[in-house]
Amino acid sequence: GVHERTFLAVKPDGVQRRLVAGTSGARAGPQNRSPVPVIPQASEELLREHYAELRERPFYGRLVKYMGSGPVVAMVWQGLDVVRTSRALIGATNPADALPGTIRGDFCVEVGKNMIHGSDSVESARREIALWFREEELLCWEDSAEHWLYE
Ligand code: YYY
Ligand code: MG
Repeated sequence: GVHERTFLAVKPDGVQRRLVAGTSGARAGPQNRSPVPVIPQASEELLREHYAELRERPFYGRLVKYMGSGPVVAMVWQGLDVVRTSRALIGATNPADALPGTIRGDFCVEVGKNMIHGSDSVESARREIALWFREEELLCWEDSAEHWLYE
């Protein structure tokens, strides 16, 4: 629905490459509901928990190390069907398969440096938002463009 929420994070490579603005502010649609806190060096514990589902995979250690290699910009977006639409905007996990026009398709080359995270379901979004934010940190603000985006 319109009030659906998702968790997005620009990964350390996206922050270092100054690509944060292009992934959030400039694009229409889902509203960014967090005050865009930069989390300097997310703790290894947080990152291990965030990717807990993947802990048996061979790339898990490398993934956790990459995610902790610099600041990430963690965000909550809210809007119509936002989990699905933001995943579409992000593109396929492997940038080699990501279409032009998607963030990974336009900006990334390899799966191990794919720049941005987005929750894959409403249920994972709920889990990830709770892991990264306290409820009172989520700023609910009126987007002045909302009137022109929603019927
Ligand atoms: O949700 P998404 O980020 O698109 O992919 P996941 O299957 O959840 O994997 C999380 C993360 O793990 C992915 O963004 C990059 C990394 N990864 C990897 O380094 N190598 C793989 N073969 C698969 C995933
Ligand atoms: Mg995933």
